[in-house]
Amino acid sequence: MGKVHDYIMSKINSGEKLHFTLIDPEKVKDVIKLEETSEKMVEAGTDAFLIGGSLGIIHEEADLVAQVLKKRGKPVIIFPGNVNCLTRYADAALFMVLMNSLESYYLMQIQVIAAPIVAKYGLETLPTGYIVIDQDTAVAHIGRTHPIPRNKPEIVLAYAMAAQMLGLKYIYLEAGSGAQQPVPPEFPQIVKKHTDLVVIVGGGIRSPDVARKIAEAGADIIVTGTIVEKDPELATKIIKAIKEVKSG
Ligand code: 1GP
Repeated sequence: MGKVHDYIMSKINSGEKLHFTLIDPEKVKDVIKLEETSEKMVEAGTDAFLIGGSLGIIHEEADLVAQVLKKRGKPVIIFPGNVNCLTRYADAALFMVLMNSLESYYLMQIQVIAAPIVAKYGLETLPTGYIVIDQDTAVAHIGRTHPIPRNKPEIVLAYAMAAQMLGLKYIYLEAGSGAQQPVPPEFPQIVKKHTDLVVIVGGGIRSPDVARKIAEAGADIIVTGTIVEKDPELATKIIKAIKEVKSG
């Protein structure tokens, strides 16, 4: 596929668990602070930066944040809430379908709108099935998602199987930024066991213990956003815990 995908796969194939640092450009008010925090995450071992958010991001903010993060020497990947998050200064974009949305906009229209822009910017695309678990989060509201029962991992697996059959390479199991509870470990576990997809898990991960459990259950990549913003020291401990887990 492309350089960023190869970088991710070479780490996963060598048994490493990955951590991605999510930065919401709308919440960045101080570039110096972003430089310091992002450097701290790189020193702790984060593998890439995601840029995205559900509301209020303007194009210039996405450009600026991508340019600052590029200096850290790790891949910068757009995690788009919408086309306003696209920036030519990133390396790649999660090219996503919000699989459990009830809106045709998120199922296929946004991809059609985005595709020519992504091509113009020359961004690598990482084809991703995106599933939002909980309801009381911004992403669930904006994406108008159909909730997934927490006690039904087999439903998540059915989505993941469909993603694989459609040719997608990544599945992102999302509790939602700032979610009360993270995704149950049974979700990455069942998906990892029965598919070849790269499993990304994020939302509501605020402790090293929780991150370790989700990585041990089968997540290949763990995303943290809120904790990086609120308590960068704790975020470094989460990264350390993830890096202590080796797969297979
Ligand atoms: C949200 O999965 C990410 O899309 C990260 O969530 O902000 O809760 O870490 P948090």
